[in-house]
Amino acid sequence: MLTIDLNSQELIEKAERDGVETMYDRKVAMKAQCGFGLQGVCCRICAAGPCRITPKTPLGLCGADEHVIVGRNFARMVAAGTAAHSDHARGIVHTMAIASRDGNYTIKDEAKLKNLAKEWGVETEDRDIYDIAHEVADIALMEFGKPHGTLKFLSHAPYQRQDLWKKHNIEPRSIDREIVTIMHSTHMGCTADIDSLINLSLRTSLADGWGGSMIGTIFSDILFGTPTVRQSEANLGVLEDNKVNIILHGHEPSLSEMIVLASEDPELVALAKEVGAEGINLAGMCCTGNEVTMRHGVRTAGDFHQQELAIITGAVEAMIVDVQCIFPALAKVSECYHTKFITTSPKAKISGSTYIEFNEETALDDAKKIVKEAILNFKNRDREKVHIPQLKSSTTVGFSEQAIIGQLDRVVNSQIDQTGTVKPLVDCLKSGVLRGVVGVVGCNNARSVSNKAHVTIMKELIKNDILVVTTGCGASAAGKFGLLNKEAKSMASKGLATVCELVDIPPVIHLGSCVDCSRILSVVSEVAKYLDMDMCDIPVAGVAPEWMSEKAVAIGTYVVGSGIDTYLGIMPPIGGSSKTVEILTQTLQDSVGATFKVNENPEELAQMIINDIEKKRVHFEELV
Ligand code: NFS
Ligand code: SF4
Repeated sequence: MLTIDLNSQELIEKAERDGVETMYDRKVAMKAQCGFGLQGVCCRICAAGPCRITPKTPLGLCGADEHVIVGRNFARMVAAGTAAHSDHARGIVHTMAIASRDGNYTIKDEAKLKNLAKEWGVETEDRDIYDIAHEVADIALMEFGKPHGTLKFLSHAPYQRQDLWKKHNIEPRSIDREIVTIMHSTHMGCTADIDSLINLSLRTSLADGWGGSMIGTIFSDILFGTPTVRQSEANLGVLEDNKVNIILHGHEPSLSEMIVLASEDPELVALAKEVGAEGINLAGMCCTGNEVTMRHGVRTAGDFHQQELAIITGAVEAMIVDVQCIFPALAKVSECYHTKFITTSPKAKISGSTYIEFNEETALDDAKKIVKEAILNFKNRDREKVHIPQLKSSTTVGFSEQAIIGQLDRVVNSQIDQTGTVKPLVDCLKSGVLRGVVGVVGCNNARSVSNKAHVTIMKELIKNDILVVTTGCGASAAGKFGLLNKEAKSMASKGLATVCELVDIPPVIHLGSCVDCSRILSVVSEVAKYLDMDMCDIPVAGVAPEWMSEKAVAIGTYVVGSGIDTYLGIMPPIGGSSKTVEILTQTLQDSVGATFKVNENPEELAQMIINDIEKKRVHFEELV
């Protein structure tokens, strides 16, 4: 089986009939993958190589052994992932730097901005909110390259965690600097010590979690609004037969927010009617999809593995993308249909696409131009080629950390007695009604059956009184399979079902895009601080059942570095170095209080998590 998603299965068959190649065909054609690559023991860092480690050639030409090679490769994955999240964040901060009262971008969450301004010592009394915003943005931009000190948001962690980072010299300084340091340290002839390579990786990844990603989340909330609870739907069945279908795919909300605005423009809506459509239907994909469903309830078309399939429905007028997780294959697939594949970012030009550059300065005009392209393309839709699969599930989305706290507060405490703190969540964990909270996040991976591990693991966890929070393509999977629906409490065990009933939440909670994994750090950190514990003492865990991207490696590493055990359903390319495996799966327990655990069987992985959460509870209950 290739995927457990029935819509996807239908469209894979349609692709065959239409003679269109998809990732699933290439997966079959690829057959065996390179063993050296899988083990991480191929070094291409200098042109004397590639050097591959075998029993007969245990050292590269420079004498680097398997540990050095695997460690350097791993560190570079962390650096690339951190770069992607953080450059996204930088874009958002630059956008805030040009925000103005009468411009395209305004400030939507003034309270959050003022809180941050106060935290950073920016004067707020009697000042125009936009002056505050610009000063705060300038300070945030310095976080990327400031010459002195360490990252400001480290102070959001419990002091115990901060001390531990200091002790192990893994406090990130500035974001770009950590990435540069890794690129330098892994250059030919630099770091050749596996402990040091892992330490550098930890420090850089923490610059993602408590730096780039956290800035991305907080600044997006300030600019575009902190998400609030709302209803939506997920899966390809959200495409509509009689409307102009536009898919928003990629990552940065600065583009997608403007497309949402443009799609409501009366002139463009009228134009859509003129060309014979009933209106404009936006649908999201990958993390952009998560951003717009969280803030606007825009329906989710699908996840990473459905990007080609969406076009294969024959009903998509435009696939609009910016950066990250975009298959170059979309250019070719869209040629087989009328779909316009529109790239917008100088950071991700793709040959064969229609390139319409998106600039923050001219944002709304650019967005209107793009939407107009889509509308004018409606007439080219070939009815013969259209097949929209029917399945979709209703979802409840929009759980920012504030929304979760608010929701819990509303019910657990009386109206007068609302705490605005994590106390209700802490109480549920203390009493054991909830055994723990687990973040199930990340991608789809062609090495496994699409969605199977996500759905299997989420279902197992909620059957064992574990509340699941989710982001990224994990959230899309949860949405498609009905787990973001409040009715899914019927799949949960008694304790969790009771909490869901009382608090009026689904058993799996959508926290947003992958940069919003920083929301998980924030909630766990608040719980720990409330209890005066370190983050490693709380019965929580992270899982990436189907991860594939370098960004996911960065996330997994900062989650471990933050003291939260991380379970992987796909083995990272480290198997060729026994020392790397030992450090990541055992030794880190002694230094950062958490490790990676890997099992490619989803049922077994779920069981491991459940058992470990129970073990964690023993220690937790002693402490509380
Ligand atoms: Ni996350 Fe978002 Fe999906 Fe994986 Fe890609 S969309 S940033 S990397 S594939 S979860
Ligand atoms: Fe080979 Fe060393 Fe060059 Fe890597 S750095 S390619 S192991 S010579």
